[in-house]
Amino acid sequence: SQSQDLPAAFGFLASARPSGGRIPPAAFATRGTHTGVELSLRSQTLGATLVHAPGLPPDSAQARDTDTAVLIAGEIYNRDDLCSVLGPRAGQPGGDAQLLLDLLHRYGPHAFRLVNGRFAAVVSIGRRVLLATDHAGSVPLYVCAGPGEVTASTEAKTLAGHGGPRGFPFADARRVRGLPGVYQVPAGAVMDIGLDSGTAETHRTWAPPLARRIMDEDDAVAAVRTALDRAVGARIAPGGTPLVVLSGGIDSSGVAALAHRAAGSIDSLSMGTDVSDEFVQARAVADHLGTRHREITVPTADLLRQLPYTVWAAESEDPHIIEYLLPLVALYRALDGPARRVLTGYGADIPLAGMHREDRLPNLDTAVAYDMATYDGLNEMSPVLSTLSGHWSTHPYWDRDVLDLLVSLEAGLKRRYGRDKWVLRAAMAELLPEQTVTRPKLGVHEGSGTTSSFSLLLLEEGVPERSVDMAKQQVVRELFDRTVVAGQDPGEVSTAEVVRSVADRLERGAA
Ligand code: IOT
Ligand code: MG
Ligand code: MG
Repeated sequence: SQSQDLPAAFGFLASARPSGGRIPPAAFATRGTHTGVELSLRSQTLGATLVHAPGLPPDSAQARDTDTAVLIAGEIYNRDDLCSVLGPRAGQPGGDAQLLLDLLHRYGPHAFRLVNGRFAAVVSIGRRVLLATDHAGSVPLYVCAGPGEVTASTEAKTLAGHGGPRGFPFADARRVRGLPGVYQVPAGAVMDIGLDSGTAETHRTWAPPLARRIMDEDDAVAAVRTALDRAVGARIAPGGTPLVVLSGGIDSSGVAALAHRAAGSIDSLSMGTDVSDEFVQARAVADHLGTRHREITVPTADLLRQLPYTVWAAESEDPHIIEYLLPLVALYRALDGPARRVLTGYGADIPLAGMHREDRLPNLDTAVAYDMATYDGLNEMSPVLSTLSGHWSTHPYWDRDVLDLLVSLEAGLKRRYGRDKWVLRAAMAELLPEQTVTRPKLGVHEGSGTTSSFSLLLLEEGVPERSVDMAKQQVVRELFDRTVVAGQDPGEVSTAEVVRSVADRLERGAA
């Protein structure tokens, strides 16, 4: 069935206690069925609400033995590699949570150093709780802890009221503004928390490569092609038809081409607005590959009305990131019908410095180093952006192996012969139309007119041109306060009203 195509759980709110479990109720942005679990171990009890696709029991999102329990939201992509060190019965019969349990038996908390996936996990073991993120922190994970209880969730909003003055502080994790006692588990990390003391040790399980590799052109191109092909293949369920969100740029077109070869056929989907779209460019790729293609036009007024949903889903306060995510959220919310597995081209521009339109190699590598040092906590890869309407999304360019390779290539392979993202373009050249391979970069926030429409909304409320960026920051912050901190329903938060209040405040401040 369609839903076999999806991970066993999209998210969770979990509570670990020395005794007497608690299954905390939760209001997630993630849409899905809620299933309560209570796992009583020798030295503690792990209670949780799992949120998952309707009709798909979340059995393989949990695994246990007498002393250890594992919950996972999301999925693992290097199962075969892991099984090769664990033996043929690894992960049987439970799936990804069982695989993690087997891995923990072999490697202890170092287990997470081996995993390439898109997941957040909580492990109760002895009197300790391990909280783990994937290398990219692509499934956000939040924690608060007080005497005798560690609470963790894939959405910060569900921890509102759980922290407070009695919450233990965590030195290694970022606070969430407005939610006292709530912290975000860093990307590529395991927080190892003592249930009695509440003290945590944080171990990094991944770090962005700092070194750069010199490679022969042909070798680099072949390596990129092979790594990306594997990453796309690992993200396609056997027999399933993935959906690729397609702009017609090199990033998503490359994913579409590889997915089409791996799956036999794919569906593709493009969004545009009444102001702007990339329909012609996406259609050229869809026709070339022979995908089943669909276009969705979102009126700009509707697009801007989705700002509260975007902030609610991403739990991010970065106005630039919110502008990239808004058109995608609008697309996912317009995608009706059965739950889909969605592949995107998101994130390719980060290791390749595609956003920076920078042709000088020193500056290009400065951009890569900066972006690879600052992505944590932006939540731009969060699955909630699509699970808010029941769909699972995954990003092959941020596969751990692809990312390790792309980041580490010397800048001259990224910018070459006057082309940006050269190595990727060369790797995809045979699979795509020439015009796609050479097409200049256009950001989703540009192609959909999102940035300019948001600016116009502010200008029309009297915000001076020079204050537009600051006003955007304030709008996003206010939306965060309302939908994440105060728990307001995003459907009841009016973008227009928030914009007006920010504009008024700025005018009063300026007067
Ligand atoms: P862009 O690279 O244009 O788009 C990201 C992905 O969104 C595309 O690969 C595609 O899968 C999907 N998409 C874009 N436009 C459409 C469309 N019209 N219809 C359907 N799907 C579409 C911003 C950006 O340029 O997006 N994202 C950057 C990185 C952000 C910076 N982050 C950071 N520095 N931490 C990116 O690398 O994706
Ligand atoms: Mg891109
Ligand atoms: Mg683009």
